[in-house]
Amino acid sequence: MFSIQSKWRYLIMFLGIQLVVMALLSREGYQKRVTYFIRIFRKPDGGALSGRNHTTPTISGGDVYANLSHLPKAHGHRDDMPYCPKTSPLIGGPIHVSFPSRLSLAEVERKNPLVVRGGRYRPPDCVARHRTAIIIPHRHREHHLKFLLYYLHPFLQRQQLTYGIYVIHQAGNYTFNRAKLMNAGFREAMKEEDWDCLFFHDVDLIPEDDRNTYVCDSNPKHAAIAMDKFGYKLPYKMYFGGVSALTPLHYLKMNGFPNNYWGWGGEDDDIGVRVSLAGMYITRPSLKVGRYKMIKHKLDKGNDVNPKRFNMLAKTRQTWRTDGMNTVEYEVISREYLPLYTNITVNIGTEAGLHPPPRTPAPAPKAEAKDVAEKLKEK
Ligand code: UD2
Ligand code: MN
Repeated sequence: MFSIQSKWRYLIMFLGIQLVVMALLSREGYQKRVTYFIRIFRKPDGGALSGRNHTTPTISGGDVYANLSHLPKAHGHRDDMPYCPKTSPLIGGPIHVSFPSRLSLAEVERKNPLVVRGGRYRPPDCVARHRTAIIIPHRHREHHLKFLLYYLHPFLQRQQLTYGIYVIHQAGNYTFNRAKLMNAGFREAMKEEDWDCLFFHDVDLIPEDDRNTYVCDSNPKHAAIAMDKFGYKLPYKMYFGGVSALTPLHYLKMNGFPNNYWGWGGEDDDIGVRVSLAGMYITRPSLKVGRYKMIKHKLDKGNDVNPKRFNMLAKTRQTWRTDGMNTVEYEVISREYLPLYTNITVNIGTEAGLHPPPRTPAPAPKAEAKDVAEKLKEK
């Protein structure tokens, strides 16, 4: 028969062994699993952000939707609402990003009840200190867009921003032009609202930490500095691709983005050079915070590598004032206020202009012409 004392001894020995195993696992880099076990023993309302208040639950496991379901369902009265705090209490740090195959847009809508037509949002219980527009250049990437919307909406809500999401869709099948789409997006978004910051955002980049705030700095900001595809490091010092943030003033000061980079590559470096030519510099969040996952993909049809990109880049100093926001030409084909975003479809034309003359059809092969003539004779 065990005495009570020896039962305790066994229990303490058991816990001691557990602790040693966990310490070893943690040293070997299995921190995630160790945290998981520790969480089992923790009370459900414990945790860094929760305090004792039951209305603010723990943001645990990096779920980007944690905490948001506790926001009030209706908007308060504007007049008596306070400003949102300088640092949002809803921010939770690292976000777990995965790509479940069965996710649907209807599910994203269901999870974002406070987002209104056109993909707009404002905090329900305080007046936002910042108003940010997200501009996404797009064509044939609906699958990526769905995941971006799933993560971006709650990410921005956790930052207590007033925001709107714009998808700028290139019409037709002509070679893709990312930078020109951004110019069109800038003008169209600013026509609608007085945004104080614009985030130019690749459709396939998912932010992994909500301390990477979608707010502008005093100089143009490059937000996507640590991507999984580059081993979570900046690939080179002047890199400005992926996700960047500019105020309308920054944007106009550098004459926007170039209009003449058709196809893949070069335009991001041109934009980076424009920043310094316009007398500004690039700011960045820390490597710990500016983290992104890129959804894996191949080079798209209609976006071949641009062979002229190096020659063009060598001339940015001469071209930036004469090509950009002051020369952009495009036509809006449609504007749709969808539940999760505003879709603006634009004709941006080709190198030969907005309405290039139709290409003259190749002459029919001789044999074919002869056949037709003979058939006509038979008739
Ligand atoms: C890199 C840069 C990107 C850009 C590009 C060169 C990263 C993470 N991003 O992206 O910012 O400078 O090189 O042009 O390094 N897109 C469509 N449909 C298409 C083609 C492109 O929607 O058919 C959009 C979409 O938003 C995409 C973006 O353009 O994310 C950039 O194109 P990409 O993803 O093919 O190029 P990638 O990943 O090499
Ligand atoms: Mn990409």
